Amino acid sequence: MNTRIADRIPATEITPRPLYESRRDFLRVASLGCIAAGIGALAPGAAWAAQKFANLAHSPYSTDEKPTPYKDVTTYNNFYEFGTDKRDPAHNAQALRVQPWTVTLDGLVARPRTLDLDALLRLAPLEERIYRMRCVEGWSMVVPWLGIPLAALLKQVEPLGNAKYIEFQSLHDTAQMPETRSRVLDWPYTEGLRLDEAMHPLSLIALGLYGEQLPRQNGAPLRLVVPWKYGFKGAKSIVRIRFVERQPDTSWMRAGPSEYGFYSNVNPSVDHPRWSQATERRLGEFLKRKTLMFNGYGEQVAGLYTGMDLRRNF
Ligand SMILES: Nc1nc2c(c(=O)[nH]1)N[C@H]1C(S)=C(S)[C@@H](COP(=O)(O)O)O[C@H]1N2
Ligand SMILES: [Mo]
Repeated sequence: MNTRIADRIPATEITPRPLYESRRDFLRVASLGCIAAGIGALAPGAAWAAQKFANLAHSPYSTDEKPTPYKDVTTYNNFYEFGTDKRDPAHNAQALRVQPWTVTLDGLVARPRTLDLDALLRLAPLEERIYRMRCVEGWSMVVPWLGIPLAALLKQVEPLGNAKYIEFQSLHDTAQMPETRSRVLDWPYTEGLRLDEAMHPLSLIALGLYGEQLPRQNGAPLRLVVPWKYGFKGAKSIVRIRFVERQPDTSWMRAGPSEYGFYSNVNPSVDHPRWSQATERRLGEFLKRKTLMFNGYGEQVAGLYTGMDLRRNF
């Protein structure tokens, strides 16, 4: 990947962002994948930086709600490795080295692999997915992610029959993340999904947003996005994906087992012990909205939980 170009150009100069904000139908699917697959002459990284969005098509998974302004998406963040204030990550994450980067897939798989970003970009066409996002703290956003289906990545390693869950680990490097000397969470930041949740077509590995490489504060170079779950499931800056037999503990479950469950599906009728989850504040809006079951993705995902007591499995 052409890391130097990407790193030298400030994020604000890479992308025609106003196009999103004035004409959000502009991009539906950013088919960089055809270039990444070698059809074009450019290397994937170069293609990315050059903004070659060709063959745009409608993604059936995108909401047509208005995306939250770029400024809010990139300055109001949770990334505790860089501080616990919402404004900390945009400031403190800028020194994070995102290239070279690899992600290792191992555990109960036939073919463990370590992939770099080039290899990731070759797995599937990069798509734009405009998703509603809901944080457990009660705010929400609409984010135009760029990414590949998580399933495309997981299939690479041929999960074994006894692999039932997946554990995601974020980078933990105290030199780059001095805030992790404080034990506010159990590092590395760890999250998990059931294998069928992970294979669901809505589950995304995001590599970008608003048409550009993922800003560091949003989890560069790759992070998980699961739009029907609370935002904390979306582990940032992932270095390892492990296939396991038993439900893994997560950093948030360890921090507060009565407050943060494994499933963490957005559910307006199951309150957090310390606050209601019935409503949310969309960033940039004044009036509160009603929170939707599964964050509005129930039609697609409710079947994953048939017969489960979602009050117990919160
Ligand atoms: N590694 C890591 N990933 C993380 C977090 C974190 O603190 N560390 N915070 C989570 C929480 S609580 C939320 S709401 C989302 C926020 O993502 P955003 O800043 O891109 O909106 O990231 C999630 N992923
Ligand atoms: Mo969150």
